Amino acid sequence: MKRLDQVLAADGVNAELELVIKDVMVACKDIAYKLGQGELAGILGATEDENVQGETQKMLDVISNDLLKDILVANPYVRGVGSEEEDYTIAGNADGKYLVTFDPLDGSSNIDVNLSVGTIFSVLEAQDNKSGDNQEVFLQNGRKQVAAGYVLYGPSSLLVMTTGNGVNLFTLDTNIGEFVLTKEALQIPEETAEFAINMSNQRFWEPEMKQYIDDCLLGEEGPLGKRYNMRWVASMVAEVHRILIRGGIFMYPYDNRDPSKAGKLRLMYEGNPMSMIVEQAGGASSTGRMDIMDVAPQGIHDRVPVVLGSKNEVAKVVAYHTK
Ligand code: AHM
Ligand code: MG
Repeated sequence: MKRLDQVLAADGVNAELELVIKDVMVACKDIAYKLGQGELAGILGATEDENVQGETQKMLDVISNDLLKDILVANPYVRGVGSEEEDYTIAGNADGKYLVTFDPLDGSSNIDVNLSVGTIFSVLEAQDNKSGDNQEVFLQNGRKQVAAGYVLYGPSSLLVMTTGNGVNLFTLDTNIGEFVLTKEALQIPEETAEFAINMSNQRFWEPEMKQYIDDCLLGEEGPLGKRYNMRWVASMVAEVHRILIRGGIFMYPYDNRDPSKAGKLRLMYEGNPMSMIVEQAGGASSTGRMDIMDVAPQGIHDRVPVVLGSKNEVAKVVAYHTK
């Protein structure tokens, strides 16, 4: 079976980018090991700190963030890193070509109940001479990403990634400590009858989103003409992975619980990398009104409404928002 480095080389990925991706994986393998140890390592539960997003940090949020940050800022090809768990971007090597943003442990409310969590990462090229601790160097839209991926820590640890040439799935072979290719060129089915959304927020949504979900719930008799199934893992990595394997639509729309926030999920750590993966697998990704990867970031921690997955279903949701 092909190892990750062999696949990257065959895809024409340059040696510098390959080393950046490999360092992300060194950290992810460590995270996978620590998650496996769980209570035995005494690392479950919350810290007393809040992150810049105002969320209480879990111990494993902090550990995962430090693992990724430390290895990446020491990588000679990394100009800087940006993390969901850090207030500011952090400088790496001033001559480094790449910028890496990450959500070190997505879905971390699932940690303490032993359910799926993941790491999401995105790689951009630094476009000018600014240092990596200047967030402006990161403010590029998602189309500029040169690589994006996630690691899903579940019954097995999986890496799903793209460098703009389709999407491959790797499984962590713990016997050799390497990610090996287990599925090539993933394609999301264009049609689906399965949606994922946190229904408890329904009363806070915009009327367009309410209408779409109401119509889904009407089933065969409703205007959408089919019976829908619903899933909600509360872990975006797990939801996107399910969609890559069997189709579906995932939504975290705008809601007015806190009208100052454009959505719950973050553009640079969640929206953009997942959108690149989904589009590379033949799916679609939108805010409901425009492609997520065309959104121009104003700040490193910007939030964005997210609708992604099977192409034809995403098109329906966009139609509700734009008619
Ligand atoms: P996190 O990055 O703080 O873990 O939050 C992101 C997560 C997503 O993985 C998931 O889709 C969503 O937040 C779950 O939200 P909710 O708590 O509303 O179910
Ligand atoms: Mg997250």
